[in-house]
Amino acid sequence: MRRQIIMVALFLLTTCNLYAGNLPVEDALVSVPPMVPPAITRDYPARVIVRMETVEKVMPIADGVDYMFWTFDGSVPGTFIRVREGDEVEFHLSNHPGSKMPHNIDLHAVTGPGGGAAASFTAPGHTSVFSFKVLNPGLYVYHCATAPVGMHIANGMYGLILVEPKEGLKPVDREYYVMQGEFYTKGKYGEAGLQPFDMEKAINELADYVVFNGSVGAIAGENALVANVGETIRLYVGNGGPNLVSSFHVIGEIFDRVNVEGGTLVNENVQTTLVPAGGSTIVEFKVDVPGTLIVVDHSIFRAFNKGALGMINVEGAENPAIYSGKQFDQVYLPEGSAIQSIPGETQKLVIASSLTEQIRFGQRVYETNCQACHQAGGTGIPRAFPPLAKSDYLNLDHQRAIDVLLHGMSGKVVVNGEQYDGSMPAIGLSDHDIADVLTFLLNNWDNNGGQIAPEQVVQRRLEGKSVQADSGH
Ligand code: HEC
Ligand SMILES: [Cu+2]
Repeated sequence: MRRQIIMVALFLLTTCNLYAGNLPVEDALVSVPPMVPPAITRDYPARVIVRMETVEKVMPIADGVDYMFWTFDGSVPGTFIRVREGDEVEFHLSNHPGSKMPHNIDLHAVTGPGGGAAASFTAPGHTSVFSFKVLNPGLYVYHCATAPVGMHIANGMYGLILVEPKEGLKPVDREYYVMQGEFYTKGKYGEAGLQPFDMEKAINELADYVVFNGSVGAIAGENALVANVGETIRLYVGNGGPNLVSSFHVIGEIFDRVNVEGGTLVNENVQTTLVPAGGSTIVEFKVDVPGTLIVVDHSIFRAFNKGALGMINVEGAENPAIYSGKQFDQVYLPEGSAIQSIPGETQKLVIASSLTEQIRFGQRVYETNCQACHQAGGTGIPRAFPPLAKSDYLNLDHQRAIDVLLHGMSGKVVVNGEQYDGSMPAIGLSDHDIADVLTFLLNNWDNNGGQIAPEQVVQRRLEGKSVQADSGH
């Protein structure tokens, strides 16, 4: 009896809460990453209802590597929430009955103790409700703040809430939701299997993975963001951390406008902008020429070795007045002579005289020119850079491989059953370097062996055929 009275009282309390004030009530605009909900068309405040669920689930963090993520709504980052300055938000946080941990939410858009953390503390199989008024416009991080806080964030419990200013935002053609976060695993980067969280690495800030949207390749390759030439793009960028500050950069673009730290201050013509852990930024740019823009944390080893690499594929007509592509390539001989020697050193250019030497020289060429993309051991990066280890593409046709190095390569290609749709630049190696690096590749990492002579490269260079990847395999 007593228990029932308490239940009824609780029920009344929550219902009072639900209809407090006299604002119109509606569901909040929400979306799954990398999408962003449409702009708010209302010009008056409302009481908006957000319903979120915390879910613990195993998902891939990289090809062949799984991780037990703790999430808001099952994705990393969690659902994007879009509300309007002056709105009252009624937040329902449910913790899935299958969860092992209690969770809560601290929204940086909240004015109030803990950003809602204590009010939203929720055991598995329960729901908490709390309300707040969004007083300040801006782009805010939300995250779980249940102890150990660092661990809940490190497992993927973060997302973004946009509080649109009353006057709205300038319309753009496309908006995307990108959030960086780093992961600390027992195994090192790429080590296969289900990888447990490593508390010690997290405390020492030694991240194995630094990724956008929860996994290596989440916004690269076939998951790349898209746009058309002439469009304006706005990226809502967050950084969940838990530890690292992002040097956010898009290779091949300049940010026309940046809402510094996700606030009201606008900076213009920015190359790289900092996104603090637990912070955000809004960047806008117009895309003028076609091609693939590469989204990175310009703390660059994170991009090429830890996964912080995304892509925006821009389609449309070339505009040579803005970007010409390569117009000219000729041998550069500063001394005006054909003798190739390293200045200051008396040694002449050494030419490999045996297969063993070619392999050894080729390894050096590989480490300096190829490893950044194709990785140590030739493993490649899922959905971004194809493997050179045991590569069926490489082994099938050595002449074609020479062409790839001479002229670069772009378009769709299938290597070892995985599709890639990137582009590899022509690197401008000498005939000897090309012969050596290919010989090195063929004789390592389970490839089928073979030897490429510099004369073969000369021959292909004369024939001057470029590689159409589409017809390749
Ligand atoms: C900037 C990144 C980058 C660099 C540097 C780079 N590649 Fe590539 N490479 C790629 C991409 C991307 C592709 C796939 C292109 C496509 O999708 O059409 C590729 C494809 C290839 C392929 C054919 C596919 C396969 O996996 O067998 C070979 C062979 C290759 N690269 C060798 C090399 C070698 C050797 C070097 C160094 C001399 C090198 N690459 C440097 C990005 C790069
Ligand atoms: Cu949590």
